[in-house]
Amino acid sequence: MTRQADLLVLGAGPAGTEAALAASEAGLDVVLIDEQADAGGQGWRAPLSGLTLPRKGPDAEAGDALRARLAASRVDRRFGRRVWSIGGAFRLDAAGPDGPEAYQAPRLIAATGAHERVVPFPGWTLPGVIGLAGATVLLKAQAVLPGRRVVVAGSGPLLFAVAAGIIAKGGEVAAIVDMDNRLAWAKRLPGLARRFDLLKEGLGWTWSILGARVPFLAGYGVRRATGETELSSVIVGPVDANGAPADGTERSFDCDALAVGHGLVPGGEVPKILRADHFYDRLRGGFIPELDPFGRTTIENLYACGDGTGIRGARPSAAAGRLAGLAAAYDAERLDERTFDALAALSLKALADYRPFADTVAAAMALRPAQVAAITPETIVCRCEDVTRAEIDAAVDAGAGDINQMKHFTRCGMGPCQGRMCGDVAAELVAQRRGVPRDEVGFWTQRVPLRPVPFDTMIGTFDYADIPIPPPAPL
Ligand SMILES: Cc1cc2nc3c(=O)[nH]c(=O)nc-3n(C[C@H](O)[C@@H](O)[C@H](O)COP(=O)(O)OP(=O)(O)OC[C@H]3O[C@@H](n4cnc5c(N)ncnc54)[C@H](O)[C@@H]3O)c2cc1C
Repeated sequence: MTRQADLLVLGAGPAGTEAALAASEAGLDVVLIDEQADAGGQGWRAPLSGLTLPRKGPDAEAGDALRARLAASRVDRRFGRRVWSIGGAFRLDAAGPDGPEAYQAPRLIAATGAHERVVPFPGWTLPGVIGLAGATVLLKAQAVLPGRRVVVAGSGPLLFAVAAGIIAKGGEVAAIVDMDNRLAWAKRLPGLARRFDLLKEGLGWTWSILGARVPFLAGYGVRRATGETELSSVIVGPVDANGAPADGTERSFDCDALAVGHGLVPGGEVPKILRADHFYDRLRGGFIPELDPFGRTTIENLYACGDGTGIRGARPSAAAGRLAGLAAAYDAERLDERTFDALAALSLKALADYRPFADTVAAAMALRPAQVAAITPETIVCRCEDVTRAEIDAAVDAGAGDINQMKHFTRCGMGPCQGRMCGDVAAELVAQRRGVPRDEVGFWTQRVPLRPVPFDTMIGTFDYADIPIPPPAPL
């Protein structure tokens, strides 16, 4: 049976949950759907059920407060549901705990968050190499260390969050390898200081890292990861301000895990699949939907908010979510103009207040073209389909002008992750090889299933006895 509602919200991170709460408070019948077991999304993730974590930080507290407000609301919460198909006007199909489920509403808010970017290097497919953002999931949801001795490498603030998280849980950080040099961070201080509450959190991480006397290599990047069947060491070397390898001495660290990440990419599959207009924004992490200030896309009654519409972080995502929820309620004539304006003004101000901080953090996470240009020909770029950089270059040389043609030539992006891991870097490689702006090579044409699901979820279960066999034709 299809659950009908006034509004569907996909994604129960800070953005989607605030959107659902705002719309529900205005009187809409709202269904909030997420594949996780509880609300909070990536940044404010709830620990696994039954797990009590010894220490709480600002993210855990913000998540607990959000979950308490949600529990006290009238929002229909559908967790543990993996949405794999989206249709116009608006139908969602999900794989639920008891099998296939369908939802339908005249309005849809997409709040599907981000996924992480790892710019490939030799050895990044070895067991033991894990994404930086993925490491936060292990630490936050399961209180599990990524390894016994971990190198933490890449760019952006997640580096320090992960290193501090490992130390807090009694793990060993072999080294922190930051592509940015100290000058780059010094230049960012004015932007970060605009939100002293968030800067304080960052300073707390730095304090614990200093206390643990972790070697800190600023202006360094990973050259390669080595090991026979699993990771055994990481070799790092200097990089220039643009992320390209620079002259200087390499260093090697023995370890059993490498947590590495180079920022986040907006996960905008819903507006893409529904053919909303998009544009490329390097600062915000990639192709993002065109939105009005309240999260309305170019498709009527489709709204989008949060990191899926450009990387900003959890708190700005929450404010953007509230705006989208209010806009959906206003468009459904559940709020009058005065009330809408008054409520929206608060969230618009919050978004504006966060902007300098969010822009500074997003810049630290943005893709560095020189780092991509330095990927060696034999390095695997698409790890689902084992496609190397040399194969991508060869496809472009053979006439693949955009990312979808390159996909057809090479199978890059056709694996279970559907190009979520490799897409941003692969598109950059195509643009660089052609010598054209990034916009010109486009983005993957989004297709269902959005997530890997069992075949019988899509077609339903049946027996041979259920197959109608027509009577034989008369002889
Ligand atoms: C792996 C990862 C870890 C991160 N860790 C941190 C961190 O520790 N601290 C921090 O400040 N920021 C972290 N971030 C950044 C994060 O994106 C935050 O900025 C913030 O959580 C964004 O809020 P959001 O509501 O936009 O999206 P999210 O919090 O990402 O929420 C999106 C939600 O949509 C759900 N979803 C998406 N697609 C589907 C689907 N097809 N079916 C069902 N559900 C779906 C997801 O399960 C998720 O709960 C992380 C990002 C990633 C990708």
